[in-house]
Amino acid sequence: MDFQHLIYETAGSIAIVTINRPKALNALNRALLLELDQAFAAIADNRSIAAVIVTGAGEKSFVAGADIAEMSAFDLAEARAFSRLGQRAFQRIEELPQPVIAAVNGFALGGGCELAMACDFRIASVNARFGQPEVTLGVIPGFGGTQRLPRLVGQGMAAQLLYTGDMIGSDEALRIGLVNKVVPAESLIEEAKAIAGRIAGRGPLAVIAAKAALREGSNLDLNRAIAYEAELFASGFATADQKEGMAAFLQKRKAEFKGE
Ligand code: CO8
Repeated sequence: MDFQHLIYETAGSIAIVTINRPKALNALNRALLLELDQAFAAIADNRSIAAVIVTGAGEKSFVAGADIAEMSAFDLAEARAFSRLGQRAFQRIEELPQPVIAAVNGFALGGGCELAMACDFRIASVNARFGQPEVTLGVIPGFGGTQRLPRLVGQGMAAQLLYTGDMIGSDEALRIGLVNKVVPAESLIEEAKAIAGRIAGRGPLAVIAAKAALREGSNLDLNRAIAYEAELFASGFATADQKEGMAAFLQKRKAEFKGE
């Protein structure tokens, strides 16, 4: 796939999507958000991809937010359309059947923090910085940040970050559960690939079902959510992967999943 503002690469069954506007610290403009939406629509249809890594080009920034230069002259209708465009693109990432890992290599501010939060989980380099600085610009997050942040770090911590606009470093992000792991900058992508590789080695249909249960279940009350889990669990028994996975365990050998 060829893009102006993204780099799309694959390593075996892992896709790596790199946000690529390093001169603007990878700020998200409309064209970039449209490309991101397009890229993830294609990945959703490509079952040879088992997991995706999202990262930013350059050493300094994951994504330093929505493009302030582009946004600065928006009228109300344009602002609403931009917010909806980013929300749609990030929802597509969140709802992608395959897992998505954010490899946060520097600033993840505003729309950048929101992009990282739309991924399934985040690992960060030690120099990563997170924040929702929108109030310093006289606005609020518009790509889901007011909703995903409290779901990840709790209402009180989200309130502090949203109202002050303060940035936090990778250690604090780890402490509050915004990221799963902090690694040296030079090993970030290798670490992300290692985790993605372990995911890719599991039963692909089971991983997709686990993500569906996790994601869809969080939008349901507990009774409905566990009923949904039971349906997904049962449907696993209609797959060749279940037969292979359990036979391999009993025969003390490594399973060879086919995603069928
Ligand atoms: N938009 C556009 N350009 C940017 C952005 C951005 N978000 N961030 C950095 N840049 C540009 C700078 O303008 C600069 O360009 P130039 O070289 O042409 O002057 C270049 O990137 C390098 O940046 P700096 O020189 O500022 O680098 P520093 O190392 O001094 O500072 C910072 C790095 C701290 C990251 C600083 O650039 C900064 O504060 N950036 C803005 C961060 C921010 O406020 N982000 C939130 C934006 S709002 C948002 O994301 C809302 C999302 C939802 C919107 C939907 C509603 C419509």
